[in-house]
Amino acid sequence: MKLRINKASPFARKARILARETGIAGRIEEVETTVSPVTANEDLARENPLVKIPALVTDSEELLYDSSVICEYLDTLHGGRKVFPAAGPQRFAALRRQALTDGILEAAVLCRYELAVRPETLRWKDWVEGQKRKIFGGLGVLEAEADSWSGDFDIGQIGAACVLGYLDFRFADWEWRSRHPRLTAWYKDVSSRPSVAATAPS
Ligand SMILES: N[C@@H](CCC(=O)N[C@@H](CS)C(=O)NCC(=O)O)C(=O)O
Repeated sequence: MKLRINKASPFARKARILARETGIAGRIEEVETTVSPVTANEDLARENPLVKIPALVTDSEELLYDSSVICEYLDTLHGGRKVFPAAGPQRFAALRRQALTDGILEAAVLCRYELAVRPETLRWKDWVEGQKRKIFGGLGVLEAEADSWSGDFDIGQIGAACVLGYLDFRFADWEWRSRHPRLTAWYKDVSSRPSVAATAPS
């Protein structure tokens, strides 16, 4: 299988963590791919017309995107503990948390493009502030529930680790820890997992 990734990408990191957690990383060739919303990439566009990473080419040459679909597919390829709980309230809590953390990441990646890619004269401060409200609103929900999270590192928790790692990597000056003591403690703990340590953004 070929997984298009970038070591800075928090969405690709979801799949990279899941592969390491479930023991299938050796079956995946990670292909470093540079992406930018303003640069064409015909190779990637053939695999994902949205020209985003991650994108997966399976062993049977199927093309899969986006990160949530890729993660759910990879989770079918092993016989161990499932990262996507099979059924019931646990499944929907994990899926809802994945939706929340994906939404936070979408807002954070858009802020990154606005602040690093868009020409300075065209930047829109209020728009960035609007995205930040979504990010910190989402963090508030994660903070409120973090104490009740099970020890299972499910897809929602993987998403949360990718969010916090990305904020440290791109927006350290936003100091998310100052208002989120439970998430701070949880993230300190989870950062020592080999899957999380091996995929730290760079
Ligand atoms: N919803 C997508 C988002 C993926 C995404 O935005 N990836 C970024 C890199 S972190 C990207 O490829 N950006 C290029 C672009 O927006 O054109 C997913 O879950 O995979």
